[in-house]
Amino acid sequence: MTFSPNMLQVYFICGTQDVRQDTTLTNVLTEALEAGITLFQFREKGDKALKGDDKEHLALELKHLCHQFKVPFIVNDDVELALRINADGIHVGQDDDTISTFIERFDDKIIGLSISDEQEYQHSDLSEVDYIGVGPMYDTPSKKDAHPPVGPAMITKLKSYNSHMPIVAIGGITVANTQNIVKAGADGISVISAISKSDNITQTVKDFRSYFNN
Ligand code: TZP
Ligand code: MG
Repeated sequence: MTFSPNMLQVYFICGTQDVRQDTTLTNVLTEALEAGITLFQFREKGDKALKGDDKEHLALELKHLCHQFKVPFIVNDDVELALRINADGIHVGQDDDTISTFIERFDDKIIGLSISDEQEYQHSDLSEVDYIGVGPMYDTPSKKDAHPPVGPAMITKLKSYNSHMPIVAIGGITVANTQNIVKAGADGISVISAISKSDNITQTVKDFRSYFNN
């Protein structure tokens, strides 16, 4: 799938650990897709994370669901799973496999990389990267080992180094602070809890979408 920066506008990230007890990831994702998310990243993390066949079966189901809505399906970290199920891409962090180790096998797929500060930006080889995820913007309830928040100013700074590198902001983003992120120059917002824990996923996704024109 060819990457386009528009895909970053309302970028939903979720794993089974992020949804409420009374629902399922499949239900949450279905509602989010119907309401208009533009990209989905499957991020299975922590003690209770699915593994092996269970993880693969769910990933396949979610990929098919995304494709019914023509929304790209990206896997967090797990390069082998992404290849096995022919996902549309992979998102890796600074401590994951370096991109050079899998780039040949990811021809034509979307590659995202997390960047949390200027130093990581300077030290990362971005030649094969389609977009960077920058943050955390604010305090986040969803990642225990998150770096200190950098705020939207980091987006403006990194865009000043290379205005062509697509940036999606991450970490503690809500409908209420999205305006600041967009003003800072981000191509989109990526969220876990604002959507997965929303009392009205449909409305929340529509509210996020309203900050973007197309
Ligand atoms: N990387 C940096 S912050 C974060 C990740 C995966 C968690 C974002 O979750 P939330 O709930 O949108 O703050
Ligand atoms: Mg990672």
